[in-house]
Amino acid sequence: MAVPDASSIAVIAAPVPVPVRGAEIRLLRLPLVEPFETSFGRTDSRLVVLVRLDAEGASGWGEVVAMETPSYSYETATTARHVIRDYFVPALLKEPVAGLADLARRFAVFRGHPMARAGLELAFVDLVARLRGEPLARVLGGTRQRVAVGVSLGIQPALPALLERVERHLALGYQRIKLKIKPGWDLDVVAEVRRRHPGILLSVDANAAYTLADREHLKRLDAYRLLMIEQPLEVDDVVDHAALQEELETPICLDESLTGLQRVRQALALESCRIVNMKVGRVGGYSQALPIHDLCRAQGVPVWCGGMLESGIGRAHNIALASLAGFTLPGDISASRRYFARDIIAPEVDVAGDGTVAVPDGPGFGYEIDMAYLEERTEAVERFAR
Ligand code: OSB
Ligand code: MG
Repeated sequence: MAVPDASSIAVIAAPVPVPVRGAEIRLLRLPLVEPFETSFGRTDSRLVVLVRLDAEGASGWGEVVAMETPSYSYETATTARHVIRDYFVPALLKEPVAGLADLARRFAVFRGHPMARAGLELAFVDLVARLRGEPLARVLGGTRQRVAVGVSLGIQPALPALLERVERHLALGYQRIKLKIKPGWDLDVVAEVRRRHPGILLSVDANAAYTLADREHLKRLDAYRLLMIEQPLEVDDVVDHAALQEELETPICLDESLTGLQRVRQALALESCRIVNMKVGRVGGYSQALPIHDLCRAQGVPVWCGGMLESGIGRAHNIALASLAGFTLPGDISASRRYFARDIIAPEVDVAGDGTVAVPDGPGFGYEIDMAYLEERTEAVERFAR
């Protein structure tokens, strides 16, 4: 993965190179309050991979957003542990790290595995923020004090269950409702939600469930004034999406297809999408996310922060990132309790009645870690020292 040569990355440097002394990979399982179903499958509990880096009495934490199975992308919790343990950690511990660009360059000799490398970049930037005594959001260049949020609602066994969830989350203040769709759970569902809620910001996410042969079917979504249709076509495609976007009035937003700065640049040049879903894990870390943000902002392309059912640690990073000026649409950054009965951070992420989440102003990502609950849920820990 080529390292972008961008000023936004260069500013994430430590006063002196950070002598990272220890690294930890931790696996834990958090039960979900209800199963989450997308076109690629159903998730009943979240297997979370956390990474921690230690230096000079401080610790930085990151989350690897890979899922348990290679369904959203090819990475899994197991492939991430393997490449982190065998390749990324040795590169990181080899010598003190001068900054984010230095770290990204060390990882650049390896191909793929964006979520694994992102986990370490997240931990490193959190560590740098703590060593500088600054909030992560400020270190990243964020300017907002609160971020706007929406909710992503999974496929339900029947329509009434979905309608109830739409109503409940609107009442809680969520600014945008996103419906997961797939063939057989699309037009009728969208029509009914739109009929009941004519004025809301409504979008759909297909998680790559259609092909260009479905273009006539997908064009019928134009009748419902959707904010966007997210990732209608194949995971690695930007060419067919351009053909589809030409025929659709509804803006296409790409998620799975946007695997790094280069792909975002190509997608915008081809007009494969008009909106960008940012997931720092999917794009390979802050070293890609920040230049992607800057590119989209310069071109006037709206960006919003996607989600991967993260634990509080991944969510805290998303909140910091979404505080950057280019994030102009509500993110998939829902309250902790929308996913988990208990989160591993304190306080838990809370959504205010106006559909916003506060950006913490403490050092690093700004939440405490509930170590007692973290330990209770931990299934495996691997530690490495320099
Ligand atoms: O496509 O945005 C997606 C969850 C897991 C994997 C992929 C996606 C999602 C979501 C939920 O839509 C986002 C969230 O609330 O964390
Ligand atoms: Mg998506």
